[in-house]
Amino acid sequence: MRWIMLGPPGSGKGTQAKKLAAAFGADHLSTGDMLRSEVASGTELGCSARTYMDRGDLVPDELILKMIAGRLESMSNGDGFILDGFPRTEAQAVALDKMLDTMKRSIDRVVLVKVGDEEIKSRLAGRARQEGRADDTEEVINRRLDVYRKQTAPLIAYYSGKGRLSEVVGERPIDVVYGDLKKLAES
Ligand code: B4P
Repeated sequence: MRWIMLGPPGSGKGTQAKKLAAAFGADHLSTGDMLRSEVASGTELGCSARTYMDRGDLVPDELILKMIAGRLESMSNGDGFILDGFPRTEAQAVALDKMLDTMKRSIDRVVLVKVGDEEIKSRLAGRARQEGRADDTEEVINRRLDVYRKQTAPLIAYYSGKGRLSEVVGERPIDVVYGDLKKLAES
């Protein structure tokens, strides 16, 4: 399993990536989780990233690529990996292709989790109540959706052109979505 999980904020990429990684023994690399951990530890990278995250913008490509390069290299090669929330821009996708080439690895599937804007807003408002994430306020959610449409959605054509894209409907219960992903992984 060498997958990328793609989708709008709150589509459930992270939720599903965790379940798949646990079931299939793959490494789970979430740039969102890595960034939140850098912020919590108060590192230089975390301090720079926080400003962008809090207003719903993407963290600059250079910071993301610096953060992920070492993690990709240190991954065990055993049961594969799931990249969750990375790449998020075309520049990141091109850089990832180069890194994987150097490592003589490749992606075998890019999964787009499709969810409409209204459902996303309601899910993230729910998460804000439970977890209090600074980037789950209404204003920031709207900004994140806008950024997704402009900067990340073009990756759908990028990966579709390479013949690697699969889609799942994310607007269903977590276990139903997971059932479809499990079938894809086993096919
Ligand atoms: P992420 O951590 O990737 O945040 P996300 O898009 O909200 O996560 P996800 O879609 O995985 O949602 P989840 O499963 O948690 O990024 C946060 C920020 O970090 C970005 O805005 C950006 O600033 C920065 N960043 C990260 N990566 C970057 C990169 N590569 N380049 C630049 N910047 C980057 O699900 C959300 C909620 O929905 C949860 O509460 C969950 O319980 C619920 N849910 C999930 N599936 C459901 C279902 N089927 N039904 C009902 N609810 C469901």
